[in-house]
Amino acid sequence: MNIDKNQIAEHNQQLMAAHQRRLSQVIDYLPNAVNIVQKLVDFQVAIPSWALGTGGTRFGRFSGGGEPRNLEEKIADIGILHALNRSSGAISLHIPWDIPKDYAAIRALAEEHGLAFDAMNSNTFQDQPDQALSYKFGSMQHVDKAVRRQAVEHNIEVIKHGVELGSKSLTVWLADGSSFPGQLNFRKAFQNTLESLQEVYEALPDDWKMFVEYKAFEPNFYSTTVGDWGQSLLYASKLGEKAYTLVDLGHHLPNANIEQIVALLLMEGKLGGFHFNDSKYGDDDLTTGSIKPYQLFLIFSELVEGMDARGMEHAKDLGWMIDASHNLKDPLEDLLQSVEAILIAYAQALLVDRAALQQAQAANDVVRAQEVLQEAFRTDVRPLVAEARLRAGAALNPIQLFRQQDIRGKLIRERGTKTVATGL
Ligand code: LRH
Ligand code: MN
Ligand code: MN
Repeated sequence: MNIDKNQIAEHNQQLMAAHQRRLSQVIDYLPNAVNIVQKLVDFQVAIPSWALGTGGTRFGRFSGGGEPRNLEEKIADIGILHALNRSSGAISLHIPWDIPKDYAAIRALAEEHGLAFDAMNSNTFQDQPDQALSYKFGSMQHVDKAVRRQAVEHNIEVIKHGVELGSKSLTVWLADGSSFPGQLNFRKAFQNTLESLQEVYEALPDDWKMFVEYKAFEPNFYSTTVGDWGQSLLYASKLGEKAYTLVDLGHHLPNANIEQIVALLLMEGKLGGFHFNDSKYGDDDLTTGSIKPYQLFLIFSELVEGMDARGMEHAKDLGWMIDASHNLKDPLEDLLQSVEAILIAYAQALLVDRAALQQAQAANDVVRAQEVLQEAFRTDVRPLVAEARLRAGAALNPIQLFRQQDIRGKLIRERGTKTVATGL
């Protein structure tokens, strides 16, 4: 199932007149628009292999059909996304859900679709059928050294897969923690985890980064051994310069000020990357920007300011990934919406009048500071995002084209209605 250039060109032709009208209005009052469009063209967001199937909850899973059944089909799905928006040019793999059998063939397939291999993810939060020791009471924190060793070896194996594919980073998320007071000695759990992470870090190639992802709770409900950005930053600092903190937007306690966390991690040179999603309650993994688009904008506002201050390249120097999947929408449509929301927030953040904001801050002019931020947030930048797609050879309206071409229907006919992607 491929989208060809003619289908995109025809679709764009149909929408062109309306697009040009909307674009010229925006360009009229945004002198910087051309600059912003190029930045949007350059910005790529990695798609997680595990978001291509219906996510489900622990109460049930309602498949829409035509889901990818293996790594090849996952790559094909991301190829569809990338053809539609030209902003999804990377895949993030989760091992062992995505074990590549033939590296050369997988690399060639990804290349055919214009996809790079983003961060590799390890998994010590589930027991696998062929596994000697159980992770029921944790992996890297475990009281038994043999379990810790097994978790370390798994991570080293994940790095090896990544090296073969051309990935440059490893994301470690640990479910380790406890559900009842007294179950764990916090300091020992931390020290065991640090020691295990150090062993993995030793095996990291020189040009790789290690992302330590934190999460407040779930599956453990009393303590989590990498529970917040402070703990992640402690591990990352002790590990060394190749280790960074990864911020998953859904992994905070309610009302946490994520934009402030981002600003400080950036200031310390320890922000590694993102898992974008949205949430109302916890790690809901909803479509990015679907619940709190202002928060997403504020995060990007800190990113743009902080990255510029450190001379970092927006598109290259952090890991941009989505980590959203759920029960209701077509996963491909959902991912198109997430990528669009990320680009909108990024474009709005690029619009913030930094000099005016600094002046307002220096004068304690709270009203003016809010005006400056909201002026950018309330600007409709969608024509700029669409223009970036047009220039990159993508569709002006990816979801509309996805539906017009009945891509889901074609995938169902190709793969069947009862497909289960390997993963969660
Ligand atoms: C944990 C998490 C982590 C995992 C993914 C499947 O909640 O965010 O990134 O690897 O979900
Ligand atoms: Mn995540
Ligand atoms: Mn999560």
